[in-house]
Amino acid sequence: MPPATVDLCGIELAHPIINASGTFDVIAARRVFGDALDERFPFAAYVSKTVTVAPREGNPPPRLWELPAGLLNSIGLPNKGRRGYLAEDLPELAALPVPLIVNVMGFSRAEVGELVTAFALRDEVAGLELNVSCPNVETGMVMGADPDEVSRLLAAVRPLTEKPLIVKLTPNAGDVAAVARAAQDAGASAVSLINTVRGMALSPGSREPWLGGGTGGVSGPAVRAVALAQVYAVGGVVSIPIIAMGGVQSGADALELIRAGADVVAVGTESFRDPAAGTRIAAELAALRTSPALTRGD
Ligand code: RRO
Repeated sequence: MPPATVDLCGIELAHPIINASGTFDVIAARRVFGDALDERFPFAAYVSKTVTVAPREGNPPPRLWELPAGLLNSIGLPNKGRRGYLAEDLPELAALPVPLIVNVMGFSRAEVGELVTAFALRDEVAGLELNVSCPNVETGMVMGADPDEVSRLLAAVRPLTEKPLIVKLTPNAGDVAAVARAAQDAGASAVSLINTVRGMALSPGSREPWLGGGTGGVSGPAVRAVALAQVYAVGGVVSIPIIAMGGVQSGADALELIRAGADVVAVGTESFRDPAAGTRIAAELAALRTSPALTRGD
């Protein structure tokens, strides 16, 4: 029998299904579903969309392009910035019935440090997820694409908090397992993967990029095999918990990522189609894991 609860680096989860950052807007969902959202919250923890130090407008539209088996996005981090988030969003998110993990991104190590310090002081925040998919303006390198960049980032921010620090790995790295290992060695509490895979769409009949941001990130079933390969590779080299995501649409998809090495599974693009997908996938996973015929080898 699988355990009733999951220990995610000290954060207790009622089941192993959480949301992928940026794919479930709790504040908008509460406007639509009211109290029913809290009564039947679809995830065992809530991961916020990415917060940056300064407010951002995000990328010019169009920001989305539908693919045959997924979604291409170039949202560009629209958010209220640290101060706006703390004042306006955090009180509402703190009232959720599940632990809150805040996803942060900085354009330098100092900026990430500023964000970690700000959230380290807040009891409402169970843990932080570091989105390392953006370029470090000091080096020009995508922080999460290079093991040394990730080591230096963790060396700078690990001492700033005792809260769990989850490193959200980018799949657009030469050797994601080496990056994960560097994160673990420098004090990461967990890793999460995959973020979206770089992709592009052209405006129909032209050579112009469709997305206002030029290129974007591919998510959904189109990337599930990529996620599986990367989770499998990372699972072979780290002992810290792994949060896996990438095209999960069912309990069977979640179970496959757990077999590949994941401890927790996040649902992203599927929640756009069905806001209650997290509840359904958690129930399907539990049924699969308690069925004696199907659990051999798990
Ligand atoms: O905001 C975005 O366009 C975005 C981010 Br920060 C990310 O980490 N992954 C993604 O697919 N889009």
